[in-house]
This record gives sequence, C-alpha cells and structure tokens, in this order.
Amino acid sequence: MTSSVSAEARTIRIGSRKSQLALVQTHWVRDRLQESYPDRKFEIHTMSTQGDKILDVALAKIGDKGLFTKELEVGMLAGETDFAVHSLKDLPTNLPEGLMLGCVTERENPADALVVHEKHKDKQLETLPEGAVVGTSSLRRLAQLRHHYPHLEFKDIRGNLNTRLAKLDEGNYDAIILAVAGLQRLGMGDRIHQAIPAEVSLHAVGQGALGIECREGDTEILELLKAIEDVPTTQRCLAERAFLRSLEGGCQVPIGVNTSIEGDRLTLTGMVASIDGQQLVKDTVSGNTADAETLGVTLANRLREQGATEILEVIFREIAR
Ligand code: DPM
Repeated sequence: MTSSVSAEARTIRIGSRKSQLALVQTHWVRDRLQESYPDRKFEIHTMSTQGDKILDVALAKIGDKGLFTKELEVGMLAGETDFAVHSLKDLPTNLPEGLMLGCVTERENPADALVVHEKHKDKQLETLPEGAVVGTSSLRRLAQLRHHYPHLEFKDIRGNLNTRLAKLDEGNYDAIILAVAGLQRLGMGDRIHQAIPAEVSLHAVGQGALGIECREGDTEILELLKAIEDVPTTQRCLAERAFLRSLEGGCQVPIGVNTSIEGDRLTLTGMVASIDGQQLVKDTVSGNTADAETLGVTLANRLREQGATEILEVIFREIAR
C-alpha cells in the first residue's frame, strides 16, 4: 500500500434544493470553487424541502423554522453532504446545533421588483388603477405596499418563478412582486418593470446574497469557502441578521432592511410594520463595520422603543390562528 491513495482529497458534496433558481445558484458556487481548486472534486446532491412540497398554504402559516433548509441540514448533520447553498434570506437566523453560516457570497441587487401584466406596461406602482390586484405571499412586501399604496388589492401567490409569471400572464393578477436578484439569476431580468426603491420597500434580511451553511468547526470546508466569500456583503448581512434575530422575527414577518458601506462605516435601516400597513416604525443606525452585529441589535432595540414589540405581538398571534 502506498500512502498516495489515502492522501487523495475526498469529493466535496454540496446540498441544494431542486428548484431552477436553487440549481443556478448552486452551480454558480460549484463553478467558482472548481476554478479556485481545480484538483478537487465537487458533487451536487439535490433534495426537496418542506417549502417545495407545500404550495397551497400561505407561507406565513406554515411556520418559518427552516422551511426551505431543514432537509438540507439533516443531510449535513448525517454526513451525507458537506455544505448547503441557500438563498440567504431563506436561512433562519438561529441554526441547528452543530451547523454554522460558513460564508456569504457577493450580493446581487437586493431590491424587490414590480412585474406587471402586459396591459399595464405604461404604469408604475403609483399609477396602477384603483383595486388592481398585486400578487405576493410576503407579509413584508404586503405591509409596506399597503402602507404606501392603499388603493391596491393584494392576493397570495405561490409556486416557483415560472409558475408565478404564468399566473400573472394568464390575467389572474395585475402585477406581482418578486426579488430582482432571483429574476436576474434566471436570466429573466427583462421582466423587471420597476426596481422598487428602498423608500417604498425595504428588502428582506439577506436578500440577494447566497449563504453557505456547513458543519461547525469543519476547518477543511471553511478554508475552501474563503475563495467565494465577499467581505462587505458578509458585514452587511451579519448586521441585518442580528437585527432580525433580536426582534425574534422569522423570515415570514413584515420586517425589512437596507444596508450600505462607505469606507469602514456601515449604515443599517430597518422597519417593522403591521400587516394592514397602518403602523410602520423605521429607523437608521451607523457605525464601524467591525461592529456589524452590535449595530443590528442597537437598531432592534430602538425600534422596540418605538412600538415594534407590540406590532410583532399582534402578528405572531394572527399567524398562530
Ligand atoms: C422569503 C420571502 C420570500 C422568499 C419573504 C420576503 C418571498 C415570498 C413571496 C423569506 N423567501 O421576501 O419577504 O414573495 O411570496 C425567495 C425568493 C428568493 C429567495 C424569491 C423572491 C430569490 C431572491 C434572493 C422566496 N427566496 O423573493 O421573489 O435570493 O434573495
């Protein structure tokens, strides 16, 4: 026996959801890693998650504890895969024991996008007719748009991107709201009618970035992942996630954020709104990028002082019903 056999590097197994968007994202991660480590072997293992299977119930009602991540996490803990690629916004802020956020990749435009039915192609959010039906299953988008545009109606919409676009085109909705990042990654950026400004819709925590989850202390994987880490995106997302964690909000509550970095200064804006859009508290903090998580906690405390706790209590009760 020679030692070269046992010294040969093992194949790295990557967990991914099966949706078209998830696969595009996972292939992107795999390709970048393959470029950085041409001698290593990477293999993608796909799985369906609860969120992929339950399509007829409003998202907020199914609960948010790892709706799109649980099955992938079980795979890692069982040693069947080495890390999983997620849309960071679908990754809960508290991870199961033994797992960690291994790295965050460079963010795409994190804004929400308005996509309209053909008959409204000369319209914007503010000029859509009274009673126009906007499709979204996001309480965050719903609350903020109701706040700014009380003349619009809102209706739940589920399914993958293609399904949603088909429902829009068939005339079931006048417009739908999707993430700019998802549409762009799928090569459907031409469907973006309007990138909704942050003043109207603060995006979800982590939106537009990919989060790689791995086993805690897996030094080999953590070392590999450094090749695809984006430091400014990581700092922004750590602040956003600390904010959400402090508010004990899952990914299905009306909580939105916006972040920017200039030099070593990180600015974080956050809001909490009631589902009817009547109450909305919003504030901004800034500080050193090294204190990203502390900034998130500070902002959460400020919003609690402005009434966020009471707004969230009502929502948690409503969702539980
Ligand atoms: C989460 C939300 C939605 C997804 C809630 C929110 C949108 C649900 C809906 C937490 N996850 O944003 O307030 O509109 O019905 C999801 C999308 C992406 C990742 C699709 C989308 C792609 C963008 C990205 C679903 N998760 O938001 O249109 O990677 O950030």
